[in-house]
Amino acid sequence: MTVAHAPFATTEWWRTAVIYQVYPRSFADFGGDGIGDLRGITSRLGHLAALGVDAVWLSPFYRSPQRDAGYDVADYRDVDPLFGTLDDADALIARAHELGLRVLVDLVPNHTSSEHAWFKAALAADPGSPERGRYLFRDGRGSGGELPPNNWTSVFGGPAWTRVPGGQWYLHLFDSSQPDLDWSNPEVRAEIEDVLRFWLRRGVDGFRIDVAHGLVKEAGLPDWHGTVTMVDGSDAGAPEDGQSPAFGSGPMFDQDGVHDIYRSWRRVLDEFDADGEHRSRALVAEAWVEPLSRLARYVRDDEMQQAFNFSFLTARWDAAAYRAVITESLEALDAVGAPATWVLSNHDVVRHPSRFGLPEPGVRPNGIFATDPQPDEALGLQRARAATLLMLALPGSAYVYQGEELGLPEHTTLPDEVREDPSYFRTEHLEAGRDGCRVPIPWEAAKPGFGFSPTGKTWLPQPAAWAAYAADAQDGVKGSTLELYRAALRLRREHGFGGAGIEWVEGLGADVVAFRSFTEAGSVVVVANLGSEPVRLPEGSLLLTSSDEAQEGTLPGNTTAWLAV
Ligand code: TEU
Repeated sequence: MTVAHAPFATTEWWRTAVIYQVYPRSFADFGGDGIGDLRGITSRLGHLAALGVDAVWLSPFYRSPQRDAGYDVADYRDVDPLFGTLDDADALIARAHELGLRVLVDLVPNHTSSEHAWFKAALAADPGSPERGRYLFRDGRGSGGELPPNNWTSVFGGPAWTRVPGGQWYLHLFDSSQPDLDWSNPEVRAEIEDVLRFWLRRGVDGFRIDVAHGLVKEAGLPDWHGTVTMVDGSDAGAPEDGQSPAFGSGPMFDQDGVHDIYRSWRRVLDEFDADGEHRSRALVAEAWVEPLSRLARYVRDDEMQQAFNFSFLTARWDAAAYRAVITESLEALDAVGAPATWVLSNHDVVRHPSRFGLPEPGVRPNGIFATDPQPDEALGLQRARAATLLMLALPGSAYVYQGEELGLPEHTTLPDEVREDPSYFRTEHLEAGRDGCRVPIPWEAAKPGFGFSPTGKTWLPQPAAWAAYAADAQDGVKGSTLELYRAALRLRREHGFGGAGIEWVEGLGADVVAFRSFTEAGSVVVVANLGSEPVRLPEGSLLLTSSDEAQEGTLPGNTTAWLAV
């Protein structure tokens, strides 16, 4: 079976781009306070150019009290002093462009911080006022309004409503410091469109849209008996009917009204595209929505360019699961003319080497405690490398989360007293939360803090064993994960991967995912062995690269090879 994409116009760089996610707190610290900053990022952009990625996406660096690591924005048009200044942002964008890297910034439109001027004004104003009308304030239930307006819970745990002095309640799908905006209010829409223009004028190439499926809520905010959770990525939408839960169901997610918003943003981006024909600026949806045919609605021709493929991220380590999610992704995205995307890790999930090293490989707990069963680090890394080589050969665009090019595992033994993620606190410590994937990056093995900051300070402690993962310990070392990524990205570019389709290769066994990936130069056969037993490679094949050493003619378990056949 062939799953084909039409050849794409090359000016639409986002159709085949490899996009590297920088999490500013933890990438590189220039100032020495132990928290990463914009000048630190700029100083390390050479690493990304040498790696061979096409673009960087920066998680939020805006003014924020940092109650959710910057996803609680107090001023969308300024840089938090923790990270630097607007001049530093301009310098970062300019340097990235000099190096040929596009820059995407994160937009958080579902909610502001409770420190945002609008929310402070709303608290100071009366019920029914225009100030309150920018958020979702409601009267409570019960005789004295002492019960929340509905039964929704926060994604981070606990109720989704907080009561304010005077008696009304406000909705927050996340932390109580992140009040949800009311997107039926034209003032909200105008303001965020202006924020888009503010950053487009500064030269950014696009935006990653936080919680893109959440902006519009079902009218009347009806009760709902599912739960939203970060535990395993599912919303447990309909537990009683025996159906497997889908992400993004429920009255707070994936309402039809969100698409009007993205159509109007598309028009804003088009104002900045000089030739008017090829779209060089991109919108990327962070939408935990299933099935993929629903997700594809976010990337219709007049909406966004890309949506993260969380169905791929959450697939278990199982060949049938991978074949199914790849087929479904290509079909669903091709139906709307959008590129598929592929992602294995980000700042919200346990890093994939650790997920693949769990007894049930690929499950997605919300963090791992020191007292939990620990992942098998070596096996997990071997599978992670195999998954990466599989991902980078698929048609479309791929995401790399900072540190995965070093093979970094999750920090699974963080002391509880250093945790900062609100989901750890709001679940009353039931879930470890996301700090373990946010630990500062090890750059130089011999330096304090592994070279993350000039003082050796790091806002979260790094495991001592990370010396072996440091970038300088892997640089130029044959077989290192860093060199594997560099080689794969170089070959991807040389062969012109990403723009065409695939054809499944059958007959290599139930544990194998094998396909011919069509490239500008011809085609490459990709064989991923997800089982533990070696498999025979097709006759006469020439090894281009592999995720672990492959002997002549056979491919060991948990290994992927790219072959010229
Ligand atoms: O995460 C969004 C998020 O957690 C949800 O999409 C959720 O997992 C899903 O709806 C459950 O079904 C983004 C950011 O990536 C994260 O870091 C922030 O904490 C969060 O939004 C709030 O801004």
